[in-house]
Amino acid sequence: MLRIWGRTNSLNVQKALLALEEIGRPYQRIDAGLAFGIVNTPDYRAMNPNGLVPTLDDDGFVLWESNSIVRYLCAEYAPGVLWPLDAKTRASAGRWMDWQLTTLLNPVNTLFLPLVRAPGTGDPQSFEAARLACDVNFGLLNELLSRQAFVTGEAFGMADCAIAPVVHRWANLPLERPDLVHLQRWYEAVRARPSSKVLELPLS
Ligand SMILES: N[C@@H](CCC(=O)N[C@@H](CS)C(=O)NCC(=O)O)C(=O)O
Repeated sequence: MLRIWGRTNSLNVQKALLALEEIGRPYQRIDAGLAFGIVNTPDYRAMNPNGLVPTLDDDGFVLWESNSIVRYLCAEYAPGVLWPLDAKTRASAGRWMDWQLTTLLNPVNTLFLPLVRAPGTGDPQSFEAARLACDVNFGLLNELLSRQAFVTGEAFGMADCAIAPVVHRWANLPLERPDLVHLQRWYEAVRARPSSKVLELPLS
């Protein structure tokens, strides 16, 4: 049985949930993190010493780090569909997933905290730098998506699972954004997939 711990308003949990919905296997989700607690209990720390969400348990195989969870689910349950069998396509997907973690995410969260989760925090200089970084980063994605339907080609795959919740968060911030038509087309295609019900909650 697949089990995942994590609150649904967490972007990192949403990545794993998207992959779970895409593979179409039954799974159980247990609320954890922030108001739900659990992450500091000895049992949880034994699974995930970081005390963060998400954590996955697949019949005793325990895994943390959202992108590693996405990779595992796609490789184990959707090879050749979400997990590219071709090494170059797989490397390209892995590259965009690394970019999501190292480059795309932080500026989005610098905007998200004062605008949504923690009003009154942050400073105007960091906010403006993050806003500009987002325009550059999402512009780069827009350029990629002007040439192909999804992040690593013509089919939805694991990199789309990792990137969709970040685009979703940025696209729904009360903020002026550049008009990125290809990114918008991709976002609408992602939102049309039944799996994207995991993105339905308002940002919080
Ligand atoms: N690099 C980790 C980061 C995990 C992370 O920062 N999770 C956040 C939620 S997005 C968290 O656990 N925050 C504390 C909490 O919810 O209690 C991953 O991608 O899984």
